[in-house]
Amino acid sequence: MAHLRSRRRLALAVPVVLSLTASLGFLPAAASAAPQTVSAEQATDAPALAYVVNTKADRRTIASVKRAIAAADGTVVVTYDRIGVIVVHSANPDFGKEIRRARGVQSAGATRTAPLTRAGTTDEGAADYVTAAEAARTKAASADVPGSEPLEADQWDLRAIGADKAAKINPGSRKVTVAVIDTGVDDTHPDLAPNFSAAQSANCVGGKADTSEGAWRPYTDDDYHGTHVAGEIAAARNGVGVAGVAPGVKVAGIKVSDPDNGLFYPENVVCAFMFAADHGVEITNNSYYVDPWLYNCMDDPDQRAIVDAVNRAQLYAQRKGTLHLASAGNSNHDLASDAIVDESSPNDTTPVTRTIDPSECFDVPTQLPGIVTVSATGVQNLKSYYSTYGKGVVDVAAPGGDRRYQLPDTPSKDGRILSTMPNGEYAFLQGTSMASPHAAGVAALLKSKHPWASPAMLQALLKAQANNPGCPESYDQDGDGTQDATCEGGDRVNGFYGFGIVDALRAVK
Ligand SMILES: [Ca+2]
Ligand SMILES: [Ca+2]
Repeated sequence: MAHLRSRRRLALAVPVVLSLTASLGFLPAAASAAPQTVSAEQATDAPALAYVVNTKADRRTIASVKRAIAAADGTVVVTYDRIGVIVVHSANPDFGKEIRRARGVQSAGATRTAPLTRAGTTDEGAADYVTAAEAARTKAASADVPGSEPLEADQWDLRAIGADKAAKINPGSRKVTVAVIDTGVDDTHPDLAPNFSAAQSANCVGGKADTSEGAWRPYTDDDYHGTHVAGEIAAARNGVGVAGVAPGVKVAGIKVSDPDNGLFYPENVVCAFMFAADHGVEITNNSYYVDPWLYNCMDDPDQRAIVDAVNRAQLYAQRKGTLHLASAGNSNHDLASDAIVDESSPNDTTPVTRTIDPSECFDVPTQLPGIVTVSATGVQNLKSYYSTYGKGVVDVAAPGGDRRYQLPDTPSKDGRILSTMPNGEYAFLQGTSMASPHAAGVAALLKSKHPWASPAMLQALLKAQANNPGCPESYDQDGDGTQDATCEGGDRVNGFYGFGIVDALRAVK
């Protein structure tokens, strides 16, 4: 609330600020110190909004843009000079408009509409923790299969992609690290500690990497998402709990979720891609979309700047050899259609209903170039009811679970994915958030086998080895007589599965 109050007071000072910054590109830096009241407020109050300002990546341009930022009452938080992205805080309500007029600025905009409360629940639903009684029952069933982990009988997802068999041939290399860009990772979990890479982990909240001990851990137990994802990729085969798809590789945590509202703001994600690239991470997993817009439209200056900034960072990482995998989304949207109704954006203030064209409005990062987009399947190898899809958009599919229509014959009969949670716990979750890490695990196995493969080659291998179930004849999961989604394409590539469901066993053979 302090933020809102400071904004309102500042609004009164706007005419003064405007007159000073009308030709801000030509003003000397000293001009920014002029309105004393504004400076004093900025010194004592937290800035109202965060912005990304994107420029040509040369020193002279960046220096002149920084002067313009100061003149428009912006404070530079961090500069990524190699990609020309500057993260700025400003309480000036016209900062975006003013900085876009400055010479050398290619795009610029607010990365949020306002800080507010914790984001609502998603289609993933609540986590169901495994109780002691359930664990005992699953352990008894797992004991029938020699060499399996105690809770592995409930891990139908590993068997669906041959990850149980793959682990016996090659569990993956210690030289490969998958960074989980997410809500943080609890590396003290007994199933994660053996494979955790602290040197490649950080807290990127705010846009600047903090590598102090434990900075990568979740703020609270509610921020369990990243810990679950990490276990799906690389939980150890150590006689404890569960196993990940690639139990021999390393996993890192790069925290990007806001402590106040749980949102994944763009500057945090820019920081995460830059950090991963500069710390030798081979693969990143991105089970989220950058908040506050589910789809970022290029005709909106703020949303365009978000796409630009995050894309620069992810491309930088690709050039340094990092492959990115991202979840397709949980809205059962067809990203190959020409109109989608988005009722959830912006999710940090009051969402408005808008109809968007997914060829001009992008789910970031999943729709950015070179990123592997992953849809979700259930135990029947059929698209999960919630999974977003789209021909030419989805690259591969992987188990993300389906608790409604695809139930496994496991001890818990739970159609979701079992994995690690903070404080040494385990729980079932579903979502394309769970699908992407399965594909990331298989990509890590491929990277272990082909250490010199570029991101593009790894993506090609992942697709070539995937198994495509083809479009189903009918997809009326709720049985009401109407199709719940339309799968376009053939047996080689289609909208539900892309090139197919990833195959861990083939990756190690
Ligand atoms: Ca284990
Ligand atoms: Ca139906």
